[in-house]
Amino acid sequence: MRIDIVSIFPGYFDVLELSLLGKAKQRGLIEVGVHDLRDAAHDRHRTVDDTPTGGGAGMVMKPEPWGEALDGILEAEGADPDPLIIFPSPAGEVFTQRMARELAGERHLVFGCGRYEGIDQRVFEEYGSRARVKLVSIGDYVLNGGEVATIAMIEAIARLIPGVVGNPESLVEESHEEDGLLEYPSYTKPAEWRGRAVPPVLLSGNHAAIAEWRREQSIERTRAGRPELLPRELRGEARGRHAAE
Ligand code: JBQ
Repeated sequence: MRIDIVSIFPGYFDVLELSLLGKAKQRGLIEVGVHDLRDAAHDRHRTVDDTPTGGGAGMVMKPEPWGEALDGILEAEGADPDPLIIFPSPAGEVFTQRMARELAGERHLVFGCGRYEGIDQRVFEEYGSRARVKLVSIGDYVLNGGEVATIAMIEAIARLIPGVVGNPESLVEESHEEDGLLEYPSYTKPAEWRGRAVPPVLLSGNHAAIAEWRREQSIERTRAGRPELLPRELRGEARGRHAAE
């Protein structure tokens, strides 16, 4: 997968060199290009924003630097014929594991990170007419710009690309995959720490009992913390058992 990112803070994306993502880059599984939007602003101060037309508070990102930066990516030598441009935005569709899975199947993603009060609307119109464009939000809280949202999305997407995560089983076991339940609690050695024992069933060697206990824990955790995730057919299951004990 090829990923291009346009931002006025390219330094944010240094984190993509770390850990699993850095290794995936080294191994050529993902190719990342980070572009400083200011390189496409040619006045003395490399201006990327201006006052809102019609008045109001804050600043709006000017269309010309965005046009030059995105044209450069879409028209680069060997460019993908069908890229998907993502603008992180609080007005976008909410990013989910399902969306991560869909995006992991793309050949070329372009992330346009806005700051200030937003990007001139004509940029969305222009690129919406030339490519697939998606506005995506990572949640209902206020961020200063799209950079952190982009990093979160890239992490979620990249780990689904075959070969990026060493053990494919750990992909399936994570929360929200497979059955939509939260993960069960995990433990390691020592068997007792500060007077706190590991649940004895995990030391029993009884794999069926361990699997049953973990499933109950997943259901109970989901019921307690994220009840809206609990599938209809599981309502009542684990609580019924424990209530009877
Ligand atoms: C969103 F994607 C963005 C971009 C800028 C601000 C944002 N605020 C909240 N959630 O994901 C977002």
